[in-house]
Amino acid sequence: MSDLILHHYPTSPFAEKIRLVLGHKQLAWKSVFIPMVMPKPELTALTGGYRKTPVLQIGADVYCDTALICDVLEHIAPTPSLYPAGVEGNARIVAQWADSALFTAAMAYNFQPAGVAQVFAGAPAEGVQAFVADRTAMRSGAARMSPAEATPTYQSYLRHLANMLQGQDFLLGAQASLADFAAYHPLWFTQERTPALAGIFDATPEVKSWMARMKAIGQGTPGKCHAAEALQVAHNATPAALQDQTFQDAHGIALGSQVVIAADHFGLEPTEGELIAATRTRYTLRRSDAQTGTVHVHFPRVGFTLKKATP
Ligand SMILES: N[C@@H](CCC(=O)N[C@@H](CS)C(=O)NCC(=O)O)C(=O)O
Repeated sequence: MSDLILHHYPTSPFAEKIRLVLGHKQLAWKSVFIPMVMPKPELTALTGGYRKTPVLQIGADVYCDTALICDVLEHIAPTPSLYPAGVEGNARIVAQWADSALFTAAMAYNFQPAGVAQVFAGAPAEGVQAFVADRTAMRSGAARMSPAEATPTYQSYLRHLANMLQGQDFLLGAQASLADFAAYHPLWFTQERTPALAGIFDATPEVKSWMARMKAIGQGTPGKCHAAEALQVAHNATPAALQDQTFQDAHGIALGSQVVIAADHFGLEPTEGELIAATRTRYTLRRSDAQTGTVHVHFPRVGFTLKKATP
């Protein structure tokens, strides 16, 4: 199998989720740093438009969204499982809550003025302005939670997590599951990037000890890789044969159609290509780019919209 190449940047919480999953599964991987804001020319050459962080590349296959990336890593390295027997459904549901409700409240809390001052300490004013403008555009008009709403919400969520950790080391039992990796990454940002705000954990010592256990998992074995090298890897490779070919048509769009896939909120940059698979859980597009040759770009169904491309 080709190398696992993670396109990410150090301060991305969703990337931290995947870095720790790579650590949990003790995988070796290549690390490509991408810009935090648009433009991201090398990344979008691979994805065809999708710009969120992180993206996993394996040869000429490009996997978007951490829910899908977790499934791909589980397939490659089934043990230790992200979905321990008996808690698979719970793990996915808790992860979805954590990646949405918990992440939203935690990041709104983290980006109150004291957190912003730490995150951007030493950064040039233009960089800060570019970041704010980029994320405002990504929200496409959706309001951000105020610290007055975010703080008590985050506190409640931390108490829920503390309750789940009563008498067990991880959220759903004795072993870590997808739920832990999803719940950890927004808290990691508070702890590591905005430590001035980390006093919020003092009321929930169970959460603090669990965070120490999560951190100890580590990040596997990363090796440096340049973006240009990653593009060359895609160019030299042929996309892997599709594992599941079962076509599930929910849109009245035939395989072979030219389509557009985009996230259903926050960061709607679309990817256009030929729909070559639409299984129960994912879509695959075939597309070509001078820098990458032909690649397969994969998306989960949940959280994404599929439409026919307008000719
Ligand atoms: N549902 C996505 C969310 C990813 C996400 O929102 N990532 C943030 C960074 S933590 C992002 O893309 N921010 C804008 C950017 O990096 O360009 C996933 O699970 O991968």
